[in-house]
Amino acid sequence: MKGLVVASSFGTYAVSVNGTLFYIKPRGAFRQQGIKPMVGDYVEFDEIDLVMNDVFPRSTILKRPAIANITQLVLVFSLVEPDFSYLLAFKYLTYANMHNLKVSLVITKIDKNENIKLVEQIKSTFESLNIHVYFISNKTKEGLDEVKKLFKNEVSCIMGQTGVGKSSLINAIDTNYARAIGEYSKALGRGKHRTKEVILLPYQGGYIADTPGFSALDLELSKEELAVFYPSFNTLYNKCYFANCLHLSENRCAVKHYLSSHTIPSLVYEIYQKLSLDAPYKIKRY
Ligand SMILES: Nc1nc2c(ncn2[C@@H]2O[C@H](COP(=O)(O)OP(=O)(O)OP(=O)(O)O)[C@@H](O)[C@H]2O)c(=O)[nH]1
Ligand SMILES: [Mg+2]
Ligand SMILES: [Zn+2]
Repeated sequence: MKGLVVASSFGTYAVSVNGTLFYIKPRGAFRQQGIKPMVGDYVEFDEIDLVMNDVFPRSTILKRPAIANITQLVLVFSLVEPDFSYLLAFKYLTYANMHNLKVSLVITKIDKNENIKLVEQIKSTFESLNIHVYFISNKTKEGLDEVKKLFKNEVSCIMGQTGVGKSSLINAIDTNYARAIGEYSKALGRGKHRTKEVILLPYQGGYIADTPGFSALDLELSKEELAVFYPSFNTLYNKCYFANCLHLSENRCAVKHYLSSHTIPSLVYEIYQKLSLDAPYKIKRY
């Protein structure tokens, strides 16, 4: 029988076949073969023995959050608690480009916003890069109708810091779900890691993955990865004079030329410089 892994816990996999769940163990040989099933995998299993025999080839693999075969990433940030971070937003967008995934930004807690200028700046910055931003409140339900359409017929992975309202978003768009919600700790300055496991939930002809939240330092990208996959650079980096151009102080840099000749907010490049400065080299240079 063929099914979809929707959750896993301690080596048991919950496999859905048209909504019916089977709890399956992987075949012993998987370990020697180095096969590790993950949420999002399509698998072949024996419904009598409840043993998984095969994992079908994956169209995408993400390591963090660990999930296979998604069709888009939905990056969730909050305006406050925790504060919106351009650095993290550009980092996660770079990560989406590295995996060649369609990506959108959802920004929560607009009911708590007191800074209209920030909202406008976020909107215009990302729209200048053709990235759509949804501003929503899971509390007042403002903006949710648009976001619901985003999830239709897609396998979406929600990704974001802990406490931004990923699980709250799922509860808000589908009242059948009652995902456990965390709280924001003012003392810690972050959420308290409520969601512990990746889980795929059916939604409007597709699935939404709720995932454990990141903390600020969780995702490390190299200078080279940033140079190639940073938003808008990914279509330009191979036009620079130097093949390994980091778009910093190099001459004849197509990226810098493009930024100065188009109306891209200066913030886009400033954030790049900051991220690149802090990032390690992938290849050691002597
Ligand atoms: N005011 C307001 N609070 C929100 C909104 N969305 C979420 N919250 C609150 O933010 C806190 C964290 O929400 P969660 O949904 O648990 O956040 P999460 O992103 O799933 O967190 P992790 O599972 O730890 O990664 C809770 O106290 C929610 O009630 C919103 O739009 N407005
Ligand atoms: Mg959660
Ligand atoms: Zn360059």
